[in-house]
Amino acid sequence: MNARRSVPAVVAAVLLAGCMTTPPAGSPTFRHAPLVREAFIADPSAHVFDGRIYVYGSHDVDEPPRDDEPGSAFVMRDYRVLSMDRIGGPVTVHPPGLRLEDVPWADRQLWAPDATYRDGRYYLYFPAKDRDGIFRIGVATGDRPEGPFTAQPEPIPGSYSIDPAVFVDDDGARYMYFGGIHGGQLQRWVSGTYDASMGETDLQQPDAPALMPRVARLSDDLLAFAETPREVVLLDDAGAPLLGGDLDRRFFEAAWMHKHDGRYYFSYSTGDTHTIAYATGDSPYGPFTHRGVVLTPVQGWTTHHSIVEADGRWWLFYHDTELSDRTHLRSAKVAELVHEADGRIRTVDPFVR
Ligand code: FUB
Repeated sequence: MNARRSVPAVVAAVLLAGCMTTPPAGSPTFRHAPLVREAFIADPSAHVFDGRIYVYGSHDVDEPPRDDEPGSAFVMRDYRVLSMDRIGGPVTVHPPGLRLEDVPWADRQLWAPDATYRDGRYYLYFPAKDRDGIFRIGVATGDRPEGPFTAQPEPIPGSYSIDPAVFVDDDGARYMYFGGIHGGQLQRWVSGTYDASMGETDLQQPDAPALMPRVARLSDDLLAFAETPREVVLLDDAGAPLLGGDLDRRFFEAAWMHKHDGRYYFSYSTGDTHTIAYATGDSPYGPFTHRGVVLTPVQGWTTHHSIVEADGRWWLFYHDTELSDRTHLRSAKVAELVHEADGRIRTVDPFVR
């Protein structure tokens, strides 16, 4: 009898797991509310500075896209920081902390930023396209967490692609993780220099190791790389690099690093399969072994997140398009994140099913 009953139970479990990988049809019930409604803030990178939670995100605006570049619908022109004294408390939307016109080298597309703090200074790291249409990563500094920030005159030497995320290790060393394929241009850097002829089709190498994100330790003044960026190698359970055709697990964009119980957690978006995945390792440089899914697909094409500890609990900041139902107008949200006793992360479902 047990055997006969176990078959439908297995089938039901598989079907349920399948349902949880896509947003529900119709009018979904969202599990978490947008942090703010007066501005579209995406790609939320959260930090606790001096006891207050600050969220550094992209400021989405509704402007006609250029149609000559991938990702051109994302035309952001400034950064507006969010802050709150606790999760669930009132959220302040600060005035723009940095504007495109105040970044001497940048031409367009202020995409997903991040920030760090040391010795009374705040450092905002951000990608933007230069006048040649090449994504670079810049840094701007200020003496308040919400800005205003003053941009360095040039991008970080040797920087490229998008989505910088700065992690502070226990010894105070800071590492920048970055990169994004397709519109993020990482595929154009495989030779070590920018190659505009490398397009989307050059990513179709299903049986070869996937393009991997990058990491570099920051210099003491936090304005440059202290070393040439290295690949962050992502492995499967058997210790082999994730393959380009492994769309459910390979890196696309939105790198993030956090450390829990002495273990390094590298999390990222799988892009066209729309999950936030994670991998763990013993060093900030990796390699990292794929472990599972942090966040199942949200409403909207992009997914991007950060993970931070505040008030003794862990939080996942992410975005979706609940308020607009349009790909490029996104809202930041927050959910509690649980590390299980065995170190695995309990998957967050952004919908009530
Ligand atoms: O916000 C623009 C881009 O969309 C980000 O840089 C990516 O991570 C994706 O969220």
